[in-house]
Amino acid sequence: MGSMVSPLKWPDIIIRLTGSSNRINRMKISEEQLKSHNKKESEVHSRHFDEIAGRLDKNNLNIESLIQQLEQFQVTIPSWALGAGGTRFGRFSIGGEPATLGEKLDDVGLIHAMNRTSGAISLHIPWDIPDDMVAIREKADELDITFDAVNSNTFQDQKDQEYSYKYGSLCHTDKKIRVQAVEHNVQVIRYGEQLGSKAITVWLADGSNFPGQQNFRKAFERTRDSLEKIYRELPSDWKMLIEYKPYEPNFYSMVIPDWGTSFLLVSKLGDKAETLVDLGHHLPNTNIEQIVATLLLEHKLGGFHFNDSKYGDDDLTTGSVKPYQLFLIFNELVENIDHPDQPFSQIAWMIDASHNVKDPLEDLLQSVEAIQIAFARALLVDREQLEHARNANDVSLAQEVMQDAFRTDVRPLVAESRIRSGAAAHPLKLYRQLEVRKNLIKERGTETQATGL
Ligand code: PSV
Ligand code: MN
Repeated sequence: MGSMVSPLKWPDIIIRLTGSSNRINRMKISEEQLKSHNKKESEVHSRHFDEIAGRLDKNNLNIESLIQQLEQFQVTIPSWALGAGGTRFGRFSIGGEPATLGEKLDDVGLIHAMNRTSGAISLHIPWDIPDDMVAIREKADELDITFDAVNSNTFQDQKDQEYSYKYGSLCHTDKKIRVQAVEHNVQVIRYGEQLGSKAITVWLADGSNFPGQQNFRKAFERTRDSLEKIYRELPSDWKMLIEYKPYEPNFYSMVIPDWGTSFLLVSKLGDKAETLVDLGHHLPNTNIEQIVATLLLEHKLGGFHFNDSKYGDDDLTTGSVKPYQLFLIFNELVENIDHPDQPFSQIAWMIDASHNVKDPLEDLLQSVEAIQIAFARALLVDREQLEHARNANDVSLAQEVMQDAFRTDVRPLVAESRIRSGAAAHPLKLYRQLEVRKNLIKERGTETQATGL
């Protein structure tokens, strides 16, 4: 049933190529607006913050260092999730959606201005090919945005493409098609280099729909060979992140269905290759935090695509369905936070979502906050006591330690970190107060459609 609820990730998208990204009335959030919002919130915020700070202080927790860690933490916004997604049953326009890469940057700029935690964008090529590289870089600088991993796309056929990916790309039985797919990935790296990216994410839709259709071993070998060719083209300071997915769009088998297969490939490829964990790319009830722990142990955790799901790759708001799972994932990450061989700061923290009924910008603000909350809660875990409980096989105590952190309302800490970084105490509240969507609709119109999910 997964396919019935999974969002259609690449609907028949009409790319609106026209439209200036530098319109005169471009929606912007000023410092004055942020200051006045924070002033209005300050009394209630201070009360909540002092209460939690006082309580944590009694537990000898270093609140200053916790807030600093939150301030430094950044979560990348996917360029393909700034408009309404849709399912194969239809799509409902939100209005005011970005039509160009410039407008997508503007939207990330709005999010970042409100939370100061989303200072990077992840681009999907060819959806986001910059027509004017210099102008795009300048705009990104102006908005204080950097370019995180670039994504290749060999799951769709493009208009002027010579060969079809209907039966696969890097795994294809036909060498010509594999060469074309490799060349596309190399081109994506070249675009990324010009933008200042440091990683390419490869997600393959390759697989089969029916038993017998594909020779598993040969498909794997062909994929590995193609990936090796791409890997050889990586600049020395780049990473290749390999994403896995159990099903969809192929429903019988995927060439890289799980973390084990991704891990096998990245291990064969070399030090610059790492696994990317998309939270929605697991069969129901998979223990994702354990996968994260194992990848960390092997120094092969390259990054995340955060989202949430009930059944399949639902791409819902992060933390909306399984917040405890998100916390448990961060618990593993925090436990490893000072590991020199797998620096926390080198992990790519990215969102991958699709919005069917919600304003994408509101959804992304909520996702980022949920991730910050999970991180803050994981920082609260009393590690010494947890280790003691584990070693003593005190099962109840171990559970208590974890749940004590999870049940703490850390929102004032997250808000404090935002205020200190010049962001809004309550980004979503400010977004609504300023009627951002209404303004974007005025600017860009109601019948809009962005590239992507
Ligand atoms: C595939 O489901 C995926 O998670 C990959 O990351 C793609 O790049 C992205 O969604 C957009 O289609
Ligand atoms: Mn993904």
